[in-house]
Amino acid sequence: QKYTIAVVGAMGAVGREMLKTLEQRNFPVKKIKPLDIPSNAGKKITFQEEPIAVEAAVSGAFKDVDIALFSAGADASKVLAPTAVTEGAVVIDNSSAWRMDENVPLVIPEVNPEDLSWHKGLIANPNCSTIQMLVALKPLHDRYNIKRIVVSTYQAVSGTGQKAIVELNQQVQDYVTGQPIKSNVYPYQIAFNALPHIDVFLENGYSKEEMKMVFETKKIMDKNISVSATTVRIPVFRSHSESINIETEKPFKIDEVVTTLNEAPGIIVVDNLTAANYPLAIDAEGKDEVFVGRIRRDFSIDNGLNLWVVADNLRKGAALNAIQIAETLVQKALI
Ligand code: 11C
Repeated sequence: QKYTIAVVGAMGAVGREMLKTLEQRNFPVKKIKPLDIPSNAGKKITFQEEPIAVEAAVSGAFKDVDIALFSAGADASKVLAPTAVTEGAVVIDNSSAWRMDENVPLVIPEVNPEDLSWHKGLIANPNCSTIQMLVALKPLHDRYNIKRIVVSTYQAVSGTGQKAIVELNQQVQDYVTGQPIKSNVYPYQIAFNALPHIDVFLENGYSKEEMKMVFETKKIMDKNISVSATTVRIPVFRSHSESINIETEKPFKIDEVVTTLNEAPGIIVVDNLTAANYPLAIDAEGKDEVFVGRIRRDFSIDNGLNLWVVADNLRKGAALNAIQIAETLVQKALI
């Protein structure tokens, strides 16, 4: 069986990656329907070497669609995702709009594929920084029971979207040629800087990105895990890096931790200090796996562990995870 797939936000950074990932994984596509804001209608994207005209993402556009992959921002998803479901599509939404809705499963296929069984037409794709953290931590949680997570992120500008990729590029060029630096996307210069500010700040003093990591971890993996997050934007184009500290209930041996990670789905351990071998953002770009290294005991507490976790935020953090959800729906006959 083949499926008609709509990609909503087809001209954006994640939308483009969704189209590429569908091609690369040979998803059984009958027809691709690229949708975007009405001003982009008529522009062309390429799928399997064929140019396809973008159409406006409006109600009525989903009547012939089996699966709609949404990555057009939370405001668009709030309005259009229910419309798409009513018109007969199963929606996999990459925005934050529906993630915490109790009627919407929030799924990482390596972590909680069983939650797909209760979907009602709308499935949410978690935040990129949550996805890579939980792919790495799930096998450790299963074996040692994680009680607490302290995470600091080093996030690429592509998480903000295509406009931020352009801004970093421009700022680097202006910096090296001695031109004045203009910041439109971020409140401060991002080139050669680090901004401890991702998404809006909330009344509790955390940013929304930080609280997403707290709430999404509880919904996806275990409501009893405590999470403390600090999220930071750095001048990297692609791949988020995370310094993760965990405290487990059960004791562990480091060599067992390495074996457990090596055997888990979707993880590659890169950890050879003699060869200065550890996960790097530039190496993770374009890759499907989550890379884990700097695996070492935290000697400041009983049962503490430190990890460095890197993954391509546009791929496993967004497009790939959404398409793996679609693949799992097909495999389990849930569509
Ligand atoms: C970033 N994590 O890197 C964000 C992007 O809730 O889907 C994704 C925001 C979200 O800026």
